[in-house]
Amino acid sequence: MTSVSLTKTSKFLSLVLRHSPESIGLRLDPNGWADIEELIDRANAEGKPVTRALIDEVVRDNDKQRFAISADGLRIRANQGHSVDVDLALVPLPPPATLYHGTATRFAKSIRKLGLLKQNRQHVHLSADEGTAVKVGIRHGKPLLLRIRAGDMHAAGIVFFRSENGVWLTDAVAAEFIDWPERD
Ligand code: HQG
Repeated sequence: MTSVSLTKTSKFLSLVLRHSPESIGLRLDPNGWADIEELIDRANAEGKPVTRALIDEVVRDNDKQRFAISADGLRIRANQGHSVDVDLALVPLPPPATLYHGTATRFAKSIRKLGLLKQNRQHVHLSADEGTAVKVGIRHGKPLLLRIRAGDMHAAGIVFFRSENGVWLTDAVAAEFIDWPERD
C-alpha cells in the first residue's frame, strides 16, 4: 500500500469516526464504534476507495495508533480526538507531575486569560513528552510549548484520563496550572 493511500485513508477515518459520521450516513454506537463493513460500503458509495486491507494496515501502522478494531474484528473506533459526543469509557488515572501542551504563539494571549479550553473536541489534549507536544503545536502555526502542572491539578481534584494511544485528556486547564516558556 502506498503511504499516500494510507494517509488519505487515515484522514478519512479521522473525519468519519471523530467528527462527521453523518457525512457518509454512518452511525456510531454510544461508545464510538462503527461497523467496518458498513463503513466500507458507505465510503465506497461516496466514491472513497476504502478497503478492509487498507483499514487494517492503517490501524496497525498508524504512527499515533489513532484507531482501534474491536476484539471480534467487526468494529472500528477512534481512540481519541472526537468532536461528536461519544463515551469512550475512559478510566480516571493519576497523571505524571508534568504534562505538555503544544499550541501556536498566536493563541498565547487568549490562553493566558482563559486557560486551555477543549474548543471543538471532547477534552483538552496533553502529551507526556515535549517532542509530541511541539508537533501538535506546529499544526497550528509557530509552536509554543506549555508545561502543565498536572500533578497539582490532580491534587486539586481535577480528573485526568489517558486514551488507548497514550494521549492525556482533561476537561480544561486553568491558567494558574500553566508554566510558560521564558519568551513566547
Ligand atoms: C487552542 C491531534 C485560544 C489549543 C493532536 C489548540 C492532538 C486555545 C487549539 C489532537 C485556547 C485546538 C488535539 C484558548 C486552547 N484560546 N486557543 N483559551 N485553549 N486553545 O486541534 O490539542 O493527529 O482541537 O492550544 O496530536 O491541537 O488528529 O487540539 O491549539 O492529540 O490524531 O485551540 O489532535 O491528533 O486545536 O490537538 P485542536 P490540539 P491527531
